[in-house]
Amino acid sequence: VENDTGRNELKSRIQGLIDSNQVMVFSKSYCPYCVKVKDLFKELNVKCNVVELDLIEDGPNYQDLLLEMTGQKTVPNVFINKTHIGGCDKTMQAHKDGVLQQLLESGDNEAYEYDLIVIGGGSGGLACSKEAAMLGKKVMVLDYVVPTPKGTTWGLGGTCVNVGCIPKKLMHQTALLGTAMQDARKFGWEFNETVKHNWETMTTAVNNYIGSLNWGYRVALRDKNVNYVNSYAEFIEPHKIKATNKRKKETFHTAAKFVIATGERPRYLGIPGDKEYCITSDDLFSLPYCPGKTLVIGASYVALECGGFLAGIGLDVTVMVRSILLRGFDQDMANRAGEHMEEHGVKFIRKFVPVKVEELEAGTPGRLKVTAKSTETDEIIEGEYNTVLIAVGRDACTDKIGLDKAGVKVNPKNGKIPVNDEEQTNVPHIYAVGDILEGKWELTPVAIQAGKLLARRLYGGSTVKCDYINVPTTVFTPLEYGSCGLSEERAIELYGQDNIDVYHSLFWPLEFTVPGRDNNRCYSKIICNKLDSERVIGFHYLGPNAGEVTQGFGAAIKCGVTKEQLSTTIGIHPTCAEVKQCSVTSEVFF
Ligand code: FAD
Ligand code: NA7
Repeated sequence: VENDTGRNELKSRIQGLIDSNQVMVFSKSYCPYCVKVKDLFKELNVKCNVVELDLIEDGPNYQDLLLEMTGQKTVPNVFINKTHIGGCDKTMQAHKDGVLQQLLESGDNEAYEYDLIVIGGGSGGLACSKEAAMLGKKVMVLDYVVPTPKGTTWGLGGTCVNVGCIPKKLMHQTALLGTAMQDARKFGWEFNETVKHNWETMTTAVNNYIGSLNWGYRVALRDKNVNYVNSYAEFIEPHKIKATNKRKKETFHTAAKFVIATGERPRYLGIPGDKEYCITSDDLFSLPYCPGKTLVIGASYVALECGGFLAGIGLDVTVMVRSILLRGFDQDMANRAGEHMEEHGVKFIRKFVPVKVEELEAGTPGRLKVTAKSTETDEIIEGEYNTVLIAVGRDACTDKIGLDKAGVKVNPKNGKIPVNDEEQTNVPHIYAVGDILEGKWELTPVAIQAGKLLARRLYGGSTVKCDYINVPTTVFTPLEYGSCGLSEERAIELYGQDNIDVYHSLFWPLEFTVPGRDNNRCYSKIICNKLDSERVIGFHYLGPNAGEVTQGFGAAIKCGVTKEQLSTTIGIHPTCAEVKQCSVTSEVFF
């Protein structure tokens, strides 16, 4: 092993495998003695955890450390309830003498009900629990949706499936189809009927699809022998949780290890009328009536995406912005995405925050009066809307899950859980993945990757960690914004203005030309590190199909692509992805 840190890490991983498995066998897949030992445990009907050292990259290092820990270099190397047995002969002898049975039973008293309990059945929790079960572990996953103040609830699968990515993208698609219909006339399609949108038809179709996904997740858990329980979980001891179901019935469960994946829920403003009269994204996607004239509060990606598709289906939409758009994202790009929304009818009230919301008339939708004050002057404004959608960020669900009883530390400022680079909390047998992690991406594929890799490290002898660097992402505003790597602001902060080059280009997608819309509104740029062969450290794209385009550039950036390599990659014509970012931002010549 290269260095002391790596060595100690691997050693504690090996010790972890020995400690957390009743039977642990370090083996080689082709070794006949190993097969014999594995067959013995099969015969005894005892679950045995095997790491095949010839099939993992780190195999030789495992072997070196096992030699150091046990004085034995050969395989199989067998442990039962943390006791080192030895190789094939010793194991067979122990079986003959009855020592093996004794050792197997010795662990039973302190054995927990489950190997792993996962709290939260969203993107991260489901991925982790399924993977752990596939690696032979006894796994329980608990998922429970606390209703919104409006009473909205949903099924298994977490935020992404029920009130996040999936309904959001389908409703964004609804809006894009509206634009496509307008374009269609320019391409020769003739239709006379007045085009209008039916909210109920859309939400029914979207929610039927979500229902099929909820069902699919249940079946997948059953197939993989994960015990799914629809209850709210909270720690009462470091190895014990209380589970409370809808009917308030309580059960108690223990496990050797835990993964917390409870995600986040929308934040409210804490002003009069917010919980009574306003909705959040948790309510919007299954709202039983068309929201009508809508005020969106906040300028997070959730705010701009929802405001965007509501305007796209023809509603009167206003977005109230406290300071800037899309904090944390490249501001040049964020403003361009916002300008495009403004050009397409979304109104922006800037530098104002709401102070109260009152009901003028109940109904579906009713009428609400919003009072707001300027963040810079004493100015107070009022407005009337049918619906007020609050999208001012999300809070981690970590305050009511008994973390104090388990000794898990959270950051008191934001409720997030700090973990090491193996998703381990300060309590060694408790791990966390997904949106509740401090300083990590809040994205479904990230939660899934982290959950799956964690299970493989815990139970499959893997050493692969989740890579949180250069994660590609897309904001589905009406004109979509995809990015990977650093924003221009962050690049300047890290490398200094003089050490980066920014290449950019405005472009007009071919499909926009015939309908004659949005000329030169699409834009892309790359940020390169001059000190490192002009390696691309930031990619930004504003245009159609941003997710599809950005994914490929994400792979390129992961491989360390340089400006030169991008420039010499031949494009696919005619596409948006082929656009070459050729001019330097300081010399404008397009
Ligand atoms: P979640 O998916 O939130 O799952 C947590 C689950 O745990 C929930 O079901 C919750 O009810 C349950 N739970 C909480 N506490 C308990 C408890 N004590 N006991 C039992 N169960 C509990 N990401 C993308 O990658 N692409 C997108 O386009 C995208 N769009 C989004 C749009 C919106 C409107 C929102 C809100 C989010 C979007 N996201 C998107 C983010 C994505 O949804 C999250 O990053 C992802 O769902 C996080 O997964 P998770 O496992 O951490 O938590
Ligand atoms: P974000 O990105 O923190 O967004 C919160 C937004 O809501 C942001 O625009 C805030 O404006 C605004 N906000 C917050 N509080 C208020 C109040 N009281 N009044 C008005 N507006 C307010 O949260 P998300 O959860 O949406 O995004 C999470 C992650 O997604 C984030 O880490 C990004 O990497 C992507 P502000 O800019 O603070 O003035």
